[in-house]
Amino acid sequence: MSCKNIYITTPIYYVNDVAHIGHAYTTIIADAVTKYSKLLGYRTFLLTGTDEHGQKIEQSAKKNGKSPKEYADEISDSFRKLWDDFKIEYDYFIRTTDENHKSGVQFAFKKMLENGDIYKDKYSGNYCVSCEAFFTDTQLIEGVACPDCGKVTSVLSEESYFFRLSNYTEKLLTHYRENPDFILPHSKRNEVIAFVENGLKDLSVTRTSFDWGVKLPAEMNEPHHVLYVWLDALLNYATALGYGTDNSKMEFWQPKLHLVGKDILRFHAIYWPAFLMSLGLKLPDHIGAHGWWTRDGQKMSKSIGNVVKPRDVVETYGLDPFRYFLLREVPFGQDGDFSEKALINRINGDLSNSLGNLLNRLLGMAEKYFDFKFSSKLAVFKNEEIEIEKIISRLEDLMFKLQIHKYLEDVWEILAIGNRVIQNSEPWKKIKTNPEQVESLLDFIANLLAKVSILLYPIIPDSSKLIAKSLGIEISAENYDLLIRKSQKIESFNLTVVPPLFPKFEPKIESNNISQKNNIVQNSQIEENLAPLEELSGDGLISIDQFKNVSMRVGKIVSVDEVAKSKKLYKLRVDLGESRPRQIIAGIREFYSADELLNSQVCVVANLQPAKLMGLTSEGMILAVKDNDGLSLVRPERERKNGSKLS
Ligand code: ME8
Repeated sequence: MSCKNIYITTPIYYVNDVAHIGHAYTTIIADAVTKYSKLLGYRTFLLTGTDEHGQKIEQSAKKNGKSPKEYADEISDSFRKLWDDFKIEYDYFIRTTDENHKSGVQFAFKKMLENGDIYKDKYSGNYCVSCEAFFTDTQLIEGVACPDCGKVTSVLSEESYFFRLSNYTEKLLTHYRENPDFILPHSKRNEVIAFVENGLKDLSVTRTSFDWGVKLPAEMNEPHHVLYVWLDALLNYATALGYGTDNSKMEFWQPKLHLVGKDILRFHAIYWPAFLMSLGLKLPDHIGAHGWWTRDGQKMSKSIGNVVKPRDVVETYGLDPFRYFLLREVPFGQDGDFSEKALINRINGDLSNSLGNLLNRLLGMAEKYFDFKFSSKLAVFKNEEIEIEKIISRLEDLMFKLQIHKYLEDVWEILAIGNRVIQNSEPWKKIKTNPEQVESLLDFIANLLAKVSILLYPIIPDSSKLIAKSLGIEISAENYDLLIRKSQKIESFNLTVVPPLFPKFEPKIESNNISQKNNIVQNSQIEENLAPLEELSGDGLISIDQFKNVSMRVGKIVSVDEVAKSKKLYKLRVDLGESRPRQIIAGIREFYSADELLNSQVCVVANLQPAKLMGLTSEGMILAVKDNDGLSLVRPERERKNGSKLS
């Protein structure tokens, strides 16, 4: 196993407000990738913290009647407490007001000065306090407003030190070209390249109009200057490892991944690498820029009062479901929408039905048939095992390229294999005639869940630990190596019952404020009152949304023709209320005469891809029920308008 060091960072959060879903999203992705790296046997260092200087914080503190430091202490604590309660495994929580950070920043500034990258001049231009960013006249909206946040900018004219950013234009472009994965996802990379290709201006890196910031090194004798908050903030990634002071953790340099929101990509993908080049430090491997969260389709804002507070969501729905939702719902880099309805769909569909149910079925069968203990040497499910190995071989790349939603889709494919195999094996019938085969089924499912528990640990750590406990295994780098990398199998099991994993929630129609716990359907109630639906449930359990993907409609058969050279097929034309009747080739000739069909209504799956049968195109499928005694068509009990939907 490699002992490579992996250094992962979140942005440091401004202390002008408490945490919202965007902060939780970045932090949870970082935590997931860190946990995954640990499973792979890497030494990891996860950094998070708070960004406490600058004019914005100074103004917020004033509004709240506090000194900037008092104010920063309070909000910084609330962030730290949130991450502790969310069990984020950060190695260090940095504050930009820490003395060693400030010393490190001054050290870096001196180094840039010595390198000739810093010079003194006069700054005159537009500044957005909210974004703590400078803009040229042409960048402003209607000549006054910030192009990023829309707020009115102020004109600054002051003496300032500048960083020679313009000198780095070509070097940056070369770096982007030579390192195509430097900025993830690739769509964002193009935006950055276009921006740099337009030419970079030198960057003002000190301010004199306020003083809540890191002072310039004392020997420069510039008491009126403080450092620009973004230079101060970006350097946290280095000072957290002791850069410029004791270098105590610099063995973790260089960063594997800086996670950021798309709004701060420019600072990380342009300014930061230029600063690092100036300091002679290695550039990060990846800068991952995620998209923006909205709430119920609307931009979140304090004035509308629709900001999603991560703590409220977790109190109602649980930490693992929240983590799963954030990481599964939105492809990395794209904007996403939070709604309770979507969250509940994920919990009830993916977590409860597919994952929780598979464990329940395993536990149920293991108890009923084998008193929880089983082992098998039969290789009944070799093909499925190969299919699973193929899926697993794709996962590492997906995680490190931040395609976590795809990673999860793939893990759910593994679960679908498990559920499908139970359904097809019909263990409830076979247990009487072929118990060895049922035992091999349980062995297959338990091994599948063992792998899944390890693969899901970075995403839903608490639930994964429970699954592992139920199977009698531990989640560890060693087991990752054996079960995932080397595809070894666990030889025998002695299962333990664990509490139901994912309580279901009442489906939600509307969502306003995060509702209280009373809409939880207690799983224990379901378990007590209903016997498990072993024979019909299982593979193919789908969410209501998936069901809605199937368009089933009522239509009238307007013509019936026999298909030449076939005893079974009719060529039907069915009126679904469209511009012309559909042609449907149906294998029902043995069961219905043409007279019985003509002018009668049937139900049709209307959005299947057209298929060819005996050279004829079929544009739908007629619904029918078939058993040993024959076949009957499914028809509406009373005549309905052609084209009406089944639901
Ligand atoms: O930018 N959806 O701090 P910050 C998704 N201090 N992400 C969101 C979001 C939303 N609706 N709103 C904000 C800063 N974020 C600086 C960082 S790092 C050296 C300095 C994300 O507290 C935003 O994109 O304003 C950013 O990544 C993070 O929250 C912190 O924002």
